[in-house]
Amino acid sequence: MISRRALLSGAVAAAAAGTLAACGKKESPSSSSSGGTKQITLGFSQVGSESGWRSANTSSVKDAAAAAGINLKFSDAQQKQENQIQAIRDYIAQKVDVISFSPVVSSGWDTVLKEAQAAKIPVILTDRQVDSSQDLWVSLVGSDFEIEGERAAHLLEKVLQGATGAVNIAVLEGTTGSAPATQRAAGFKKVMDASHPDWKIVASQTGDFTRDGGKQVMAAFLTSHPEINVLFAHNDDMALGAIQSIQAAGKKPGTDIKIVSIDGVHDGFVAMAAGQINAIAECNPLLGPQLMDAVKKVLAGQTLEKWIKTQEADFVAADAAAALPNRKY
Ligand code: GZL
Repeated sequence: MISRRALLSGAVAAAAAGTLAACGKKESPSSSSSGGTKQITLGFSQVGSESGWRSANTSSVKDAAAAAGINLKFSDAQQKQENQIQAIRDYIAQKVDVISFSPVVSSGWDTVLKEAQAAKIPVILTDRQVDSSQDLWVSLVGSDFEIEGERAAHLLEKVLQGATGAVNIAVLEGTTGSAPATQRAAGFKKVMDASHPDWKIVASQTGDFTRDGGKQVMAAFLTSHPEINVLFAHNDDMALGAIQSIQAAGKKPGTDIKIVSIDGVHDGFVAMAAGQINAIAECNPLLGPQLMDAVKKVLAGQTLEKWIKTQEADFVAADAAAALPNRKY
């Protein structure tokens, strides 16, 4: 996993050098030999359709490509890395102008990224990082997951304000080996270690970012750890699944078990307005416009920041009802 510091310094280095090493030099569509303006073709490999966040992200990419006049080739990997690798190889064979993907896990991409580099097709990451060398991809358009983990911990501080007694935390982790799962856990732990020696993580397991995963794992947690009084879910969909299990166990979500989550999808806000989720750290899925802007710039030979970050906010239950009508996803 590339550290955030290395990623940020890479951005500075790339900007200073003014080079797009990974881009290579391929005749860009805008300067086709015929002198006309050839339509840009973007090959995009999506993780899957595991959550409300992912659905919103897919819509944003498709809508933004249409609005930008970019020909989008889109594939859904059903959360399997081998499907993403095959999709990237297909795009290389089809000689697309740019490849973009949201890597389901962080490792195992070197070979296929080197194939894209050899074919002089620039690669732009969206959403999630890879631990491959930075010279194999041009830029990452996405959130800072470690900060999201820290934000979630600070939201839990707010939720627990004035509370006394033990803090026994269950964690529903995202997909094992994915950047959001690894980095959100690290950020949350950083705040715990620094300020909350009294907080105890009594159970932690992946629910794979899905509602069913959150429901199944939380049901097991409640059997083995009846002392749980806090849930930190790496995404809203797992929190929403966990709520079903909490209720089935005769407990009140948001009261008997405080819940802090990440994403901010519509159903997460509905649950927060109902007091079932106590706080959410937003993770913005609407990356499409920034991605299309980056695609056009890289083909125009412009230097991109190594990490194009998204803007996002934090919400507590008291904010939810007023915020709901303005939510874009
Ligand atoms: C985060 C994204 C995560 C979301 C989940 O940027 O990769 O994957 O938090 C989604 O909802 O499944």
